[in-house]
Amino acid sequence: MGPTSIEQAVELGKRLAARDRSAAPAALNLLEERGAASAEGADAMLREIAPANVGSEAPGVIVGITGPPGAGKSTLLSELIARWRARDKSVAVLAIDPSSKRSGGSLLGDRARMAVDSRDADVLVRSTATATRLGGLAPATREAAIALASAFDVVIVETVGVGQSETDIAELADTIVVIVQPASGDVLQFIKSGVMEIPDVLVVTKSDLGVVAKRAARDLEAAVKSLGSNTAVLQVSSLPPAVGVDELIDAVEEHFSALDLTKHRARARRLAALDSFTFEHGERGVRALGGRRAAEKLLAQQDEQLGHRELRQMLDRALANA
Ligand SMILES: Nc1nc2c(ncn2[C@@H]2O[C@H](COP(=O)(O)OP(=O)(O)O)[C@@H](O)[C@H]2O)c(=O)[nH]1
Ligand SMILES: [Mg+2]
Repeated sequence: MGPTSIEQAVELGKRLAARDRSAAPAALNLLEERGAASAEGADAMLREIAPANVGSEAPGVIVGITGPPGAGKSTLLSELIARWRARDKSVAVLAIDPSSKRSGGSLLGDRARMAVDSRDADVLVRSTATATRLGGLAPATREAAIALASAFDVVIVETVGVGQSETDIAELADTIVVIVQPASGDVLQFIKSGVMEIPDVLVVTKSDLGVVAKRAARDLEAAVKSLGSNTAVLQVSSLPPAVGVDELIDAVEEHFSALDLTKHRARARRLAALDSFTFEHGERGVRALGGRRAAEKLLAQQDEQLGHRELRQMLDRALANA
């Protein structure tokens, strides 16, 4: 595909806003090209789907799925796609793997490729190796997630890691799911020590392993309860016959439907703006604004529908005037 004209970019935005999922691949390309000649096009497209323009937040649920390598995320993803499709929901997946240059197909693994029917226009899987930067997710990633949430019912963003990745993904996800495999104590320790914020849903994979999986779930449940949280701890097996996947979907939908979406997304945009500001200007920049609290307060006074780039520009102006 050649460069996208502004008119084409606007058209893509309008189609996404009208929930035309066939516009999604070209929209994602445009966002990935951003920085080259297409920054203006990307901005034009994003304006079309912005809450300030549409009048409401992008309706799809953005689910952040994160966990250590090997925990079973990709295998579980294919089951999630299949079960959500069985509920007649359209599903998009953004797999963020900085170490991988592989295509979305191979990222998902063999079982996933079987589960994802390439002719099904209501499923889209993209992997991106370029979307992360040191200290957080790239702005293009949250824009891609929002663009997809305009048109798809469910947007899953898969990230790898533990301890930091759930914090990063809070900048874009509505519901955060942390995946743990049996007999890996790190997540438990991170939760107990407060290094890691308690996610919205905790999942212990590979329940087919039996007693080790049960014990992992019990330990996590105890830790979460002792910290006063009522986060659900679920067990799944992604091997056939998959077990617990529908319960996971129920838990995600329940969490999402209880959210005040405008408030939640506004908070995520503000987090993203402050994060990218801090990344560029460092703690000195934050101190010049009067500290993190003052910066958060300044952000909280802005219109809830403002995008993270506009919020970021506002912080830059405040710094220039400080
Ligand atoms: N026994 C069992 N193995 C699983 C299950 N889910 C994934 N695995 C295996 O665990 C390994 C890592 O899975 P993968 O989905 O690639 O993990 P990821 O790195 O978190 O994406 C693979 O060998 C999978 O076959 C499960 O539910 N039960
Ligand atoms: Mg994987």
